[in-house]
Amino acid sequence: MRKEKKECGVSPEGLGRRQFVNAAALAGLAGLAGCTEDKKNAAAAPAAPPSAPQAGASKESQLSPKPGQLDEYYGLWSGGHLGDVRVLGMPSGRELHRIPCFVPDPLVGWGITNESKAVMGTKPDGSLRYAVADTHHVHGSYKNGNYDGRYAWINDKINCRLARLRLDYMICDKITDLPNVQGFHGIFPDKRDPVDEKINHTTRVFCGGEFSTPLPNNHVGDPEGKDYHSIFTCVDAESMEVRWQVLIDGNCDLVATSYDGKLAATNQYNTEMGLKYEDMMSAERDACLFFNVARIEAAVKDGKFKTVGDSKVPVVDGTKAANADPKTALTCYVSVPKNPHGVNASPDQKYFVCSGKLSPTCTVIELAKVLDWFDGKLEKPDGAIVAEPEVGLGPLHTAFDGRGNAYTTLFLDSQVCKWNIDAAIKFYKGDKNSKYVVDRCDVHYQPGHLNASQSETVAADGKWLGVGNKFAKDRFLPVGPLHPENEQLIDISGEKMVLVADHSIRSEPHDFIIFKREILQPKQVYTLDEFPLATKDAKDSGVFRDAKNPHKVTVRITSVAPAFSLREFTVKKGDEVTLILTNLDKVEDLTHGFAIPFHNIQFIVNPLETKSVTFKVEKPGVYWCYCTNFCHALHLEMRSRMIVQA
Ligand code: RUQ
Ligand code: CUA
Ligand code: CA
Repeated sequence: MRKEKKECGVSPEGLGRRQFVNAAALAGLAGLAGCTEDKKNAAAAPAAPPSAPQAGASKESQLSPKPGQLDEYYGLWSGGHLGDVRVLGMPSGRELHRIPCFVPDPLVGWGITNESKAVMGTKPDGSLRYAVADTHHVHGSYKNGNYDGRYAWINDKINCRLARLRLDYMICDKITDLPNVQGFHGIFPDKRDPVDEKINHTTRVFCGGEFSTPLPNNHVGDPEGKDYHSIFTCVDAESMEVRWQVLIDGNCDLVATSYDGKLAATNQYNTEMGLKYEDMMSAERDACLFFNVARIEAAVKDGKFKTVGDSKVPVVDGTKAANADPKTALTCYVSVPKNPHGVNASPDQKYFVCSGKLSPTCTVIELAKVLDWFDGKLEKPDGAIVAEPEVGLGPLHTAFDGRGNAYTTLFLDSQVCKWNIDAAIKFYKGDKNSKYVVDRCDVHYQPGHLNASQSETVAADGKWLGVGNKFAKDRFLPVGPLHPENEQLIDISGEKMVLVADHSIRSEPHDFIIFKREILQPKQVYTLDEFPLATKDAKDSGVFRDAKNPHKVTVRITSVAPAFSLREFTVKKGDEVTLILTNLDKVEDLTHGFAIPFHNIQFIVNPLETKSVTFKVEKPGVYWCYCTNFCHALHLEMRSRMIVQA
């Protein structure tokens, strides 16, 4: 206790500060929000870089950091059917933050405030369009083959929405609906432009539609589904508008992109176009479907597209029959054994790897050869396959260490298989002595996704491998019928994999990425200019009745610990109130909340943030609005009174 006070620059003997009984001392109370003086300084200068910890720190201390120690990596985890994105410190696995996007989050007021509702989308009556979502895949924006820390994207499989996260404030800022799609599953940002050399960063996000429907989906179509189709979508990374779509044969599952920007691909498990699972697994081989991005965009430019239903989005024809001539083809179907799941790009920029799922193999496809096919230099698309190593039962996803090794989850075997790509290629070429399986590691249990630190970037560093296990069974204290999932961590820095940690996690995270913390520089205080509605001066607070519409009232209010600018405000029964709260506290970590009893209002405002809510007041009375976020020694006293007159 004493020591902490010293660090705050307050003398432990400072009895004046400690015996805060008079009004003068009250002013000093701001200090109780925590070291205000230091924080003021910190707010003036850019946030100080976190103290560099463990260069050379032991593995143990990286896994269980000492108090005050920071992690070396960020992790972004999909929140599954909780519909959010989780931010973890890695390798400790500490959860640092959740970024709400598709579904309401009562902590921050996501889905309550007008600003979040505008991002999420509302019905004409102002209520949210959807209360559910199912996020699977989170991926970051790239520059020069590595993450650049600008954006991340995440899909909602249920309602076919793509959300963008601004990583500077770690918030969701845009959500786009994909037309003509059902079961929006895989996503991947491109890594550079296929034509313009100067564009060396992400400008597109590709999205795979997994289910097929009649198009437009406004009639029941053929009972056997003969006129059903799936669609692959390209969204503009900046505007978040849908740029174009491709009608395909078969379905889409996950998505990968090449480092040169020329190719995007999706693995297909239902080339049969089956409606029942038995039919979906009737063929021995399915496919990895490649898209020639530059050609598709040229076709769109030349007007060689249709539109579907009410949507204005150009849809080009990517079906097999329309793309038989390689010289003009927009798509290339490379066959892959039985219901593959997952397609991943190796960090050496050369290969895409599909995991076999119902085949015990992975399929390695050489990208240069796919481009050869498009140039008419390779006879058959399948000539691009350079290896089909046998890895074990139920391969689902593959990650890389940047040293030529791949790591594939084996769902049925409950294992991760480490295998060497070059050795697998040699074996496939005929050298039957080439041993490509390097190691196996049991995981607990039934792994789905896995990812290694920096895996799908040119900076893959081969240090840590996270494994998302779908079943936890006996790994944790029992908590009733719903078990947590088990996210395990494997040290992959050596030849042998070493399992080092179990982390219980709430269902159902799916995919994640792990990257060096230097890539992100999140801002910890907003600027007032970010918010058009901000009340920049507490003096501008007040109740403003609309001259033309006397039942519409705007309440402007600001917060500075431990008080709201309006200690009370009066409105009338039947009013529609828009309350705009600006937090004028500018020190880091000084967040306030605002709750209004019986009106379904609760949200928080971070330093210099502005949020607004609109609600109706129906019942005369007194309502104590109060701060919900512990901000100050007088946090409980931080209130305002909403007086509703009859
Ligand atoms: S999927 S367990 Cu939605 Cu990413 Cu493969
Ligand atoms: Cu402001 Cu608690
Ligand atoms: Ca199949």
